[in-house]
Amino acid sequence: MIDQALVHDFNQSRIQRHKKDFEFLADQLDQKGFDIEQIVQQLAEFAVAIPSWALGTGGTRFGRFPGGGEPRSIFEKMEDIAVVQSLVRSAPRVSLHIPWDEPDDPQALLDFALEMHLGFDAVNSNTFQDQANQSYSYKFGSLCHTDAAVRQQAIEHHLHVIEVGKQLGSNAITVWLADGSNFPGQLHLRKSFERTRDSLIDIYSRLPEDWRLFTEHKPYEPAFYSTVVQDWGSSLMLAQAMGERASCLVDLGHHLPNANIEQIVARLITAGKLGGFHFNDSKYGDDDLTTGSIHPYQLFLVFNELIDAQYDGGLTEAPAYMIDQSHNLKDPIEALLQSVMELQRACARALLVDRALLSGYQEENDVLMAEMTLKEAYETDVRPLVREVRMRKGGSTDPINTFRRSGYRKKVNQVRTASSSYVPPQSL
Ligand code: PSV
Ligand code: MN
Repeated sequence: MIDQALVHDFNQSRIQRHKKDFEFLADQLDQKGFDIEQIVQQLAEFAVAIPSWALGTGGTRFGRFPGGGEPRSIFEKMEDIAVVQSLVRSAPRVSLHIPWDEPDDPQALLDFALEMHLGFDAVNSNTFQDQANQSYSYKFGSLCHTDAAVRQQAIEHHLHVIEVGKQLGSNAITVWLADGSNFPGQLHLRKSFERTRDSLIDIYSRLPEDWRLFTEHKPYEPAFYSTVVQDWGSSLMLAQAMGERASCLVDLGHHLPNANIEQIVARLITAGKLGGFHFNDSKYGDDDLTTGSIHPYQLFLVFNELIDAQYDGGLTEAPAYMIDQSHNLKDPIEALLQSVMELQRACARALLVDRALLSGYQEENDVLMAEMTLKEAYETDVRPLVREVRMRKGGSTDPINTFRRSGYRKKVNQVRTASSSYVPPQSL
C-alpha cells in the first residue's frame, strides 16, 4: 500500500510553497467575505464512492488494451481503492456491482474493508447481462419483460443484491436497466414502462426500512430506439410510484448532447427526489470519460445547485455520490485520483459562490452581474484549498505525483502475475 511516511515527506517537500499559496487565497477570500476555515470544514465533508468495476482497464467493443497489475479479485480492487483513498481522503466507500464483484464470503470482504478503513456505498444490480445458470434470458428485457417469469427472476436478483448489500453494511441499491427496444413496434411503450414500474414497486415493498432505492436513467445504449427509463421524467415517475425512500440518480453521461443537467438536478431537488450521482463526462455518446475532462463548467454548475439547495434546506439528505467511469487509456488508479480531485475542485468552487450577491442580482434581473458572480467563483484558483483539505485529512497535496513516486503500480505488476487473464466487464 502507500507508505504514509512517503505522503508526509512529499507534502513537506512542498510545504513552504503551499503555505504561501494557501495564505494568499485565504486573504483573497477574506476580502470577499469568506472564512476559509469554514470552507475547509465544508469541503472536508465531501465524499464520493468508487465503483468496484473502475479499477481494471475497461474496454470498448472494439478492443481492450490491458495495463499491468490489474486487480484479479474484489480484494485486490479494494486494495487499489484504499490507495486512492489514502491519497485523496474523499473516497472512503466502495460501490459494488453484483454479480461482477459478488463476494463468495461477504463477511470476509467486510472484514477486509474495515481493515482498509473502507465502507460500502450503494450496491448495483445487473439485469443487463445474462448470468451463468439463470433460467431465463434478458435479451428482451428484465423488469419490463412481457413474460412474468423473467420479471420475477429479475426481481429476485434485486432482492439478492440487497441481501448481499445488507451483509456489507450498505444501505442503498441503484437500479440501472438496459431494458428497451431497438426498433419501433418492438415494445409496447406504455405497457413496458408500466410493467417496469410494477416490478420496481414489488422490489421496493421488500426494501429494508433503512434502505434507499435509486433509479438511473439513460437515453440510449444498449437500446437504440427506446429505453424504458430513458430520461429524468421517467425516472421521477418511477421513484414517485415506489414511495418516499425511492429517488432518482443522475449519471452525468446519460443525457443527450447539450441537455441542461444542472436544471435537471434543480427539478429533482424541487421534487424531493434527487438521490444520487454517477460522475463522469461525455463529449458525444460515451459515458465513461474522466469527470470534468470535457465540461468542467457544467460540473461546477451542478455543484452550485447542490450547495445552493444545501444552504436553503431544499436538500435535506446528501445525495449518494459515485464515480462511474471505465478507464481505457489511463491507469485506472490515476484516472480515479484525477476524478476525485476534479470533484473536490468543483465542490470548492461552488462553496465560493456569493449567494447573497447572486440572489440580489437575480431579483433585480441583472443578468450580467448574476453570471459574473458565478464566474467569479468558478475562476478562483481553489487548488491551494483542496490541497490543504487533503493534507489535513492525511492525504497528499499532489496525489498523482505521490502515487507515481510510490511505485505501487510497478509493485502490483510483479505480484499480480495472472493479470493478463483478467477480463473486466465491458463498459456500458
Ligand atoms: C450504465 O451505463 C451505467 O451507467 C450504470 O450505472 C451501470 O451500472 C454502470 O454504467 C456500469 O456499467
Ligand atoms: Mn451510471
